[in-house]
Amino acid sequence: MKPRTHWDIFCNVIDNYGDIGVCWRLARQLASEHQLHVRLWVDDLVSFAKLAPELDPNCNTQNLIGVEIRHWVSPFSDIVPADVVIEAFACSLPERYIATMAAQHEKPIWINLEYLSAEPWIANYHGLPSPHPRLPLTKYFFFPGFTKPSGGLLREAGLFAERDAFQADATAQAAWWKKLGITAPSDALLFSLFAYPHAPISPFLAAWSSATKPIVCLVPDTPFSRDISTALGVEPLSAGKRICHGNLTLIGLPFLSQPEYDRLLWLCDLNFVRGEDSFIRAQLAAKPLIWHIYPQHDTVHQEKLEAFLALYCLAAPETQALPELWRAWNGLFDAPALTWPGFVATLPALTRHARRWATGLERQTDLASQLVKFSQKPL
Ligand code: TRH
Repeated sequence: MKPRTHWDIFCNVIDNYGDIGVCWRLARQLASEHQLHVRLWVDDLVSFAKLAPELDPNCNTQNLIGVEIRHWVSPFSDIVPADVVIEAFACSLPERYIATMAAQHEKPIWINLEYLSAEPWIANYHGLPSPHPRLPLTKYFFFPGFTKPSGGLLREAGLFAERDAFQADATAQAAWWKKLGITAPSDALLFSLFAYPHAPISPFLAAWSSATKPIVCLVPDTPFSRDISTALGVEPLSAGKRICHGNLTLIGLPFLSQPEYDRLLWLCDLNFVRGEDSFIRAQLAAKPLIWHIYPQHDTVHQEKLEAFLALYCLAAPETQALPELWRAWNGLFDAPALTWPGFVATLPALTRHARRWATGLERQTDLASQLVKFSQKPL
């Protein structure tokens, strides 16, 4: 068997930044840590450029940090498929490409990279084959996750060392604030805020503005920034803008590149994150977090939220105040103003828990390495 060194990753940007956020992180890691030739096919380069500002959204083929980036357009041209093909989040590969895969003497390994979930059932489905109904091809399901029988999480090899160095380096932090044109806040609780527009922000703003300790809340520029200003009845919270409301100061940030967003998470005392990728990065930041889960039909997202809480809070009495607050933030319970002071009092203990949790995740084999291992098995 020849080594499977050429990879194609297909990414269809449905909405938001999570699809491309995950694919771009995976592509970079496969190229830099596993020395693979990676082609990343993306149908929306404009969204992509938000998290990778070096990208030229008008260029159909370009190289960035060792990854070949291709604009995925329709109709799809004739391309020799790679040895390993990642279909991200069941994005449906072009029919023409699938037909060419089937015509290869040595068939590519075809993997559907699934959405993240902490639900126990994923262990039973991870790695399962699904034969194509007509063609001599098999697709394998790959489930990221938090436990051993899952595909693991995206985590770069040097990430924790980089995080710890930044968290211990006052000069690097000062340079980071300066680059953003912000005077570093002192003696305030520092939050980062990234959520979906339906987050119940008003009671939280009320609780924060009347908090005993000042709160500085850093808000990257997304549609949610506008909801915050609307809730307060003030001008839009654009990048560089500062809004003071009682003991709360909101500071608008630009939408950051992925590495800069990591630094924001590393610096804050509490991170509000959402979806999938920012949710994982906040855990790897080893800081307390509040998760706004991507809403799904029926109660699917509620079950996912509870499954993660069950894992994260297992045998950790210091997380007692967390589930109620997470449910409130996700609109499943509504008493945040009452629970907020109690929650803040547990932040130091939650920080210790967050570090233990992150250290536990480090013991897991990361997702990119697991994919490489899977692709090397004779299937
Ligand atoms: O944008 P999201 O809501 O993405 C979602 C989820 O992935 C969801 O599961 C999926 O079904 C849906 O997309 C289609 O949240 P997520 O996953 O956190 O992705 C955000 C990405 O944006 C992540 O890679 C971090 C990055 N980011 C920056 O690079 N800079 C920023 O300033 C911010 C706020 C985020």
